[in-house]
Amino acid sequence: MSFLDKIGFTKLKEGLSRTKGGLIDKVSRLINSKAKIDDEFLSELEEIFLLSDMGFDTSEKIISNIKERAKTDKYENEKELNKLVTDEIKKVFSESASEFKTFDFNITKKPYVIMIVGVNGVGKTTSIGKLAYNFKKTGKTVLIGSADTFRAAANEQLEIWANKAGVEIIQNPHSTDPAAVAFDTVKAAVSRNTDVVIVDTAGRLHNKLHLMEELKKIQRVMQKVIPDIPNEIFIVIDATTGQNGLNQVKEFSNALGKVTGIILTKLDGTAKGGIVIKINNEMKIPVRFIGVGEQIDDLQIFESEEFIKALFEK
Ligand SMILES: Nc1nc2c(ncn2[C@@H]2O[C@H](COP(=O)(O)OP(=O)(O)OP(=O)(O)O)[C@@H](O)[C@H]2O)c(=O)[nH]1
Ligand SMILES: [Mg+2]
Repeated sequence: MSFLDKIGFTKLKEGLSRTKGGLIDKVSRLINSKAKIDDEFLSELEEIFLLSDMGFDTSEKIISNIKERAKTDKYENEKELNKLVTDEIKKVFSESASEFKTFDFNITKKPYVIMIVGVNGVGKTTSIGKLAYNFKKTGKTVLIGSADTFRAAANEQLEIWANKAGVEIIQNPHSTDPAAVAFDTVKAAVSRNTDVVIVDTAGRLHNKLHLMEELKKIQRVMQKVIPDIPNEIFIVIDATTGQNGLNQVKEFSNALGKVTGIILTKLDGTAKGGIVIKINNEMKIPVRFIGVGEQIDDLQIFESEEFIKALFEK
């Protein structure tokens, strides 16, 4: 593991400290005190899972797999029991593991256009700053489009993040048409031969229908420059909002036709990390990135192995 990876891993562990203190410590304590898989153990485990926002279906699936395994697999001690339980949690993940393994991904056609959507306050703008920073670090050129024309201070906030990341931004403080700004951004990216475009959007409009119509229009208008963009639509979900996050994923993907990935933010602010496990199991859309803090380097590529390791490593 490289030096930078190590820092990343330490940050991940720090960011997940709340979930470790909640979900994971409870599981460890249960394993400590019971050391045996029986009905009581399973029902207590289920309670811990449900309290962590893992949701009923996902929780049931893991519990029943553990039950099955306990029939055939021996576990001699606490450590082995712990391994059995974490193995089963891991399995739920691997089914929809992310393919976005590095910020240094291969771009076949420039610009690679990423549209960021999500309800208000979930961390869209912040995540864009973090993404831009990470892409830039791998040597890519990045252009950010400021297509949240709804909120007055949105431009300024995005500009601060662009400066922090050291990338350029296309904005039009006088425009009230987000689609026009998105159009200008893609145009500029084509003429500058930019690698990655990231488009910020509003989280709140007068009503939800209006927001969805606006997002669709942004898509349509950008396609006048390049027909098959955006290459990615990432939806940002706040991990502290629990079950509601899943409804948001459903609503946005229904309205937009495609959502290609999830950015799960504020994992540092919740002890209920079970939402990651639930989203991975129940949505067919992969969690691509996780936000574990408010700083520019607090965005991590989501990798189930690393994630479980960070959660369970003492
Ligand atoms: N602790 C923590 N805070 C975060 C994270 N991501 C974003 N935030 C905070 O969440 C708040 C809202 O973030 P924004 O990026 O403005 O959210 P937004 O989705 O762009 O909001 P609107 O533009 O109003 O829709 C800010 O105070 C961020 O610092 C994270 O991973 N961890
Ligand atoms: Mg914003």
